[in-house]
Amino acid sequence: MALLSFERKYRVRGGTLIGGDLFDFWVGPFYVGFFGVTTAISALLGTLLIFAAASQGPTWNPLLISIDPPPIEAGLAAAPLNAGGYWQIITICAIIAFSSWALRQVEISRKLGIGYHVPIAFSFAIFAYVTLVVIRPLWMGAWGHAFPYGIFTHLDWVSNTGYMYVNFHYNPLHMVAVTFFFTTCLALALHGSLILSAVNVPEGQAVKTPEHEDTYFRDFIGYSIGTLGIHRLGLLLALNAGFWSAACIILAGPLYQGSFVEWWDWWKSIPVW
Ligand code: BCL
Ligand code: BCL
Ligand code: BPH
Repeated sequence: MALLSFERKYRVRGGTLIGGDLFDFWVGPFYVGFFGVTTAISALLGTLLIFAAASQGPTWNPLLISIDPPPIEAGLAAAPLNAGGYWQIITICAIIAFSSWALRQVEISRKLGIGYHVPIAFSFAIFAYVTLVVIRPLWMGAWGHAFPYGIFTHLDWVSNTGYMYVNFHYNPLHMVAVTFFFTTCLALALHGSLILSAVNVPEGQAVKTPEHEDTYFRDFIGYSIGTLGIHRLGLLLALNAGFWSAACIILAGPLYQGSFVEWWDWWKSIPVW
């Protein structure tokens, strides 16, 4: 694929974390690098193993295929392939694929001399996944506490796990996480619409400036967070959504068992009310 005129300037050698010049090249638009190779291998292997595991199961219906973790009785042992072993190897492949993806982002950032904000942000998503399938199961003593890899069955897991704590909505950290998800969506709705309102003007009209954007919000609610600020806020909100999700599922199980409705008893018995 032909390089765009400006790409020649940015497609430079170096910045790799590992492998030196070995994988320091592009395939079409894609930067490869050592971690591009490890992503490709682990993603392909994990996906093939999903097909291998599915071939042992009762259905090829994509909605119904499920690759389950070992039963809870099997504890933390390595399981036979058809009794959770596939799930364990797929999980290893997935963790390698996700981490390699993040490290490839790091190498690209280094080549461009930009910050590591994107890989840091992605690492919060990886952290949430690892919390669900490694940290919490280890803490609770069995791989069987992790979620199964199936479109419907992973929803069953969420629902069943939720009801084990009677009403998961009463999990205080789940409340924090949900609130951050909603606020993230609010912020992006405002940001996206504001930018379009200034930039996506009718033909023949001049594009408006950030001053217009700031003035809109000053006129409207007395304050504009500013052009740089909104991106800081957005990132902060989204990362908190991921972080408090991970925290809420560590609270449920490793740190607290039983009903989250009852968890609030201490609050109801404060003598002020
Ligand atoms: Mg889930 C829904 C994937 C963890 C609760 N979940 C979805 C679907 C999709 C999915 C099948 C839409 C997600 C989406 O648009 O996200 N979930 C998925 C993955 C993980 C995961 C890959 C993971 O951790 C590796 N889900 C969990 C954990 C729960 C959970 C256990 C808390 C986060 N998930 C729910 C609930 C719902 C989903 C509740 C739904 O209602 C929804 C659904 O409809 O389920 C049927 C945003 C991301 C994007 C838009 C980017 C594109 C992502 C694409 C769509 C992912 C495709 C996954 C593919 C089918 C998996 C196989 C990979 C191949 C082998 C390579
Ligand atoms: Mg709840 C969790 C919202 C009702 C039980 N719940 C969550 C959180 C989120 C939420 C705060 C999930 C986000 C997350 O972890 O992302 N719940 C939520 C809301 C309601 C709700 C808004 C609502 O009613 C309005 N929950 C309920 C009811 C309970 C309940 C009351 C069920 C009866 N809820 C639970 C349980 C859990 C949650 C149990 C959780 O475990 C979950 C949580 O906190 O998990 C940490 C994090 C993101 C990820 C894990 C995805 C990671 C993606 C990885 C890194 C990349 C995948 C790549 C993919 C394979 C690539 C595909 C291929 C490409 C497309 C090519
Ligand atoms: O490249 C990206 O985006 C374009 C990265 C990414 C990100 C990033 C990226 O930079 C960031 C900053 C985030 N996600 C952030 C967040 C949120 C806040 C922290 C959080 C809400 C979130 N991501 C959530 C999710 C979800 C949810 C909610 O379910 C999904 C599905 C994703 N993010 C998905 C993705 C990908 C589109 C992309 C990304 N987030 C990462 C792509 C990647 O890692 O590619 C390498 C791996 C493969 C190509 C395939 C690996 C296959 C495995 C070996 C086998 C499959 C195993 C799997 C466990 C099976 C699951 C079955 C399901 C049915 C349950």
